[in-house]
Amino acid sequence: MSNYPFKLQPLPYAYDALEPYIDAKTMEIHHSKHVQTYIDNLNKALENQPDYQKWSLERLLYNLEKLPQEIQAPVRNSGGGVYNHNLYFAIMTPNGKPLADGTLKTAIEKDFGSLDALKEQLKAAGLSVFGSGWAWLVADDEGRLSIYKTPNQDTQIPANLTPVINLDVWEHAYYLKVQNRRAEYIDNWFNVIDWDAAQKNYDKFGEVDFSKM
Ligand code: MN3
Repeated sequence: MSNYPFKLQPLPYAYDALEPYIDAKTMEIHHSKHVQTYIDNLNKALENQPDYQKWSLERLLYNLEKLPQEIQAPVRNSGGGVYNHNLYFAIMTPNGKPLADGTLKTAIEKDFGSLDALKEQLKAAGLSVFGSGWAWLVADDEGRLSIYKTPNQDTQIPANLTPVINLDVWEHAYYLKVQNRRAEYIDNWFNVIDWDAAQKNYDKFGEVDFSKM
């Protein structure tokens, strides 16, 4: 967890590391331009708000309605943008890492039947986001998995759900490589998912309580 002034987290791999599935130019612009802009706008919203500068990003996003009116929209949009992308970049890795035996695999098989069935539902969710937004695999406080969707840069935080993986379906995530073919981007993206990182995220269910951050 971090607080103001927020900084761009370095990518844990090179811009071209997710090739051929996600191209270097997309990754470079996505990280160094889009996310940097969210960082800048989030910091700008908070620069004259000393009361909120010590709040973590999670706390700001959970308590959106308690924030001063004038910073609610920038925190929601830009703060959400920072949070969502930090997670998204962290659950990808070159060539992906397979889903190993463990609690996440067990939960996926229990709640979806199989990994393939989960992928199918996640893809359908991503395709059904109208305009820009995100599709998620989330866990409740008992570890039950479900698919979740958010518009724009909204997060799963107000619902107090533990994020496992998230899929960016904004056109900026894929347009350079596959233009309007969102389905092709999602199929490519499945090849770079880091299921070890997903397991680590899943391990936090029951401990994560955004109302206390
Ligand atoms: Mn994005």
